[in-house]
Amino acid sequence: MVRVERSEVAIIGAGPAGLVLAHLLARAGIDCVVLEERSRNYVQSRVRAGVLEHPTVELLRQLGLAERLDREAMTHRGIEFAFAGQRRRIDLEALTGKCISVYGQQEVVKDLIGSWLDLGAVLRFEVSDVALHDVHREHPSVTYRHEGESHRLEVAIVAGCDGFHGVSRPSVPAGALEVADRVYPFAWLGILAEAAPTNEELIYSSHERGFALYSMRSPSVTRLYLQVPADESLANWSEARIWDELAIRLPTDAGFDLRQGPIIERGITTMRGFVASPMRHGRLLLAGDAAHIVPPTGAKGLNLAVADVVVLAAAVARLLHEHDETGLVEYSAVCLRRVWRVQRFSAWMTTMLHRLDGEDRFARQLQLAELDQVTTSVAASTALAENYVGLPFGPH
Ligand code: RFL
Ligand code: PHB
Repeated sequence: MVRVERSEVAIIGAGPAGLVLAHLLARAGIDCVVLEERSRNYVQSRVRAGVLEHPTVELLRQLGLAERLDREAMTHRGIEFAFAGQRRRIDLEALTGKCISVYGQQEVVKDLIGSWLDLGAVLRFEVSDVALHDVHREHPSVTYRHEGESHRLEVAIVAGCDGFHGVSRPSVPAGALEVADRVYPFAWLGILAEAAPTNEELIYSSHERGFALYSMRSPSVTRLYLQVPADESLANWSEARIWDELAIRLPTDAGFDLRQGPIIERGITTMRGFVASPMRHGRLLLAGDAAHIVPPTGAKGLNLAVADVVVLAAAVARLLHEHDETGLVEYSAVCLRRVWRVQRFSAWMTTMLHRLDGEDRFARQLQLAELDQVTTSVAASTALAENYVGLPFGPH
């Protein structure tokens, strides 16, 4: 037996895109159901992003979802670049009037799920066999299984917020999507360590042996990354080797107090830029990683997901409240403009900071000259800072 249910919007995926969208729609008085294939515990403990742009934090505040964030997030007024034995700071606040917040993605997800369930709203975890139907018609539906029962959810809009490996993007017929893809020949090995950060701000280090990033999650947890080959296996990296390599790539001529501690999480992240367009197929709207991914060097993926759903929620409200399809029609073009600006920034940061195999002396000197320019010229550092703190949301 199939249980038939109705709502206005089906949201596939309870990551940052799906959850922020659910809250935005609820504010607009629009009914939605969120379907998530993993367990609540799994999505709340998945370690990923850590940098929230200014517009992301402002939006969470406007939605009344930033109470814990405002208490616990670390406000960073600048970032640092290490290269050629020196460390140079970019004063984000002085250059833009804005700061960034360091707060784990899983903490954002926890806050959004908690407040969503407090509203008594629907979020089904551990659904399976999710399939989209009739998305090119006015009345699409989503079928899925939950707690041993088959369901059919009939809606006006399906929001594909199910990440890079979800079902939404592959539901669009072949030929209707165009893909731009760039896979980098290196990856990031990331660790979380129970060690108090010894530097107040993030350090992006461009070293002859490869890139390293010094970040953090809290006053007692450090987050560190090392550039490794694209096909690298975690098994090749003992704790001692990880710390040794960090101790080579992070210090400058002035040294560096790299505090070690137990490693509580480790993983390898591939580096890729990917954009599928258009981001709409009929009544299916793709948002976040389901439509695009960026290499993490710019700290942009989560923020871009949030930027998409701001546009998506406004388009859906216009359709359902005013019977006006303009927002739907413009959705993809409005999002893609920001998406490509963020891709450009992320690709630029990636190329400027990583070691490229077979790179000649000339290419390395160009990287160093670029880092020098970006950390000394007010015009160049302002351009970096403007992108890093976050381009405005919405049509601009
Ligand atoms: P998500 O977070 O992948 O959420 C998608 C959700 O959909 C579920 N799902 C399904 N649900 C139902 N049915 C199906 N068939 C489904 N298939 C999948 C999944 O279980 C999941 O819960 O996508 P979303 O919401 O678009 O959010 C995107 C961000 O997660 C991502 O862009 C960032 O994590 C990227 N990223 C960073 N972004 C930043 O803004 N700042 C950073 O500092 C930053 N650092 C990072 C990062 C990503 C990293 N990794 C591991 C990829 C650092 C790393 C290491
Ligand atoms: C992180 O803290 O996980 C992080 C910070 C900056 C980045 C990417 C990831 O560019």
